[in-house]
Amino acid sequence: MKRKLLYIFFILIFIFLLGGYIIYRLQDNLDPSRGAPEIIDIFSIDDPDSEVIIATNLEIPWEIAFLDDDVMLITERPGKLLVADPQILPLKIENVEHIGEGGLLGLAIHPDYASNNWIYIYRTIQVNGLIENQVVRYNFTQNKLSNQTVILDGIQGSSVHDGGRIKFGPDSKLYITTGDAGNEDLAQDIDSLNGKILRINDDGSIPDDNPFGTAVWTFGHRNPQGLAWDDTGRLWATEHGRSGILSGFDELNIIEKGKNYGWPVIQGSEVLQGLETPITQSGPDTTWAPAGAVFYNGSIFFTGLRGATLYEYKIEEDELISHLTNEYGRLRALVLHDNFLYVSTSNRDGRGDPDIEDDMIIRIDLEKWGR
Ligand SMILES: [Ca+2]
Repeated sequence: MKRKLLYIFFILIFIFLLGGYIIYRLQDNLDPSRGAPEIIDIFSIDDPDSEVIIATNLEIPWEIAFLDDDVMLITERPGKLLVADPQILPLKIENVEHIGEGGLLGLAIHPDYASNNWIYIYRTIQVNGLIENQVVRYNFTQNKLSNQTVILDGIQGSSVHDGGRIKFGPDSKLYITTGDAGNEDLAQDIDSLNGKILRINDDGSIPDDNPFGTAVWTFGHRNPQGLAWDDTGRLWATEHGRSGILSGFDELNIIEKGKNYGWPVIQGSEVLQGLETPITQSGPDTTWAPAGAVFYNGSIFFTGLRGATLYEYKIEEDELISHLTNEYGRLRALVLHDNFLYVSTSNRDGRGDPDIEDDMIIRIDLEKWGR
């Protein structure tokens, strides 16, 4: 009898400890609680600080874009388009497959939006069990999306290397970065849309002056995720180099029609006839994991995810400066609007350490930074 009681006692102790352990593990795996997305009216900011947190409680913001009337649009990777006017209205983008690095990614406003109301997104979807990326055009008026039109598809998708930046160039063509979807051979395959920078007309047709008669503009890319034009009209792109334990060799390139940017044949500062060596790169031991890019006053600014830094490459000086390192965590989107930089965190993307207010958008007053 006594032995039986002891037996039950030990079983109860065991259940108690197991329960405690399970609860502990569950809490350990939960993100800090996240409230509804909030944003402040950017025109009411009267803050002497050079950096102001203007939006909080976002979920993996991927791109930011401004309409002419200063309405801010934000894509969230799980599949929402946020309209901040300045109250936030979330619009669901249909059929988004949020898998690893894929999901609702890039966003671009047509240069003639005022007359045609066209906006563009880059999304990951699932087609017949396969993951694919595509570019979709919508009419966006009165806070509603309509006339969804897929203007480019057939970009292989994956849980990694989905590219996803889309931007209109000074030539009013839409430029699109695509990743190698984890299959490096695609980058050198001219017939594949992967591992490329693509260039299309605003209806998805192929411009007459593209180099290969396809959407391909440049090739040999691993996973480019940032595009910016400088004041002389040159296109710059950020690109992720090799990953894993050998992570490094992240790149900043000048993108020129038809050229081969080397992946996976050359890396870092290697030189080979017919291949482009980056303007600058992170070296073998440093990972920027670069994303959004903008040009401002002689510099290419670009964000770093793993680097948790806003980088500034001074073109003339050939010098790389670090800003905000580890202040806000992983940084992804970067846009310039009215001489302010807007940068988003990406601390809820599964690779970060989110604070309770993450993810956020921070506005930087470049004048107060002495730029
Ligand atoms: Ca390269």
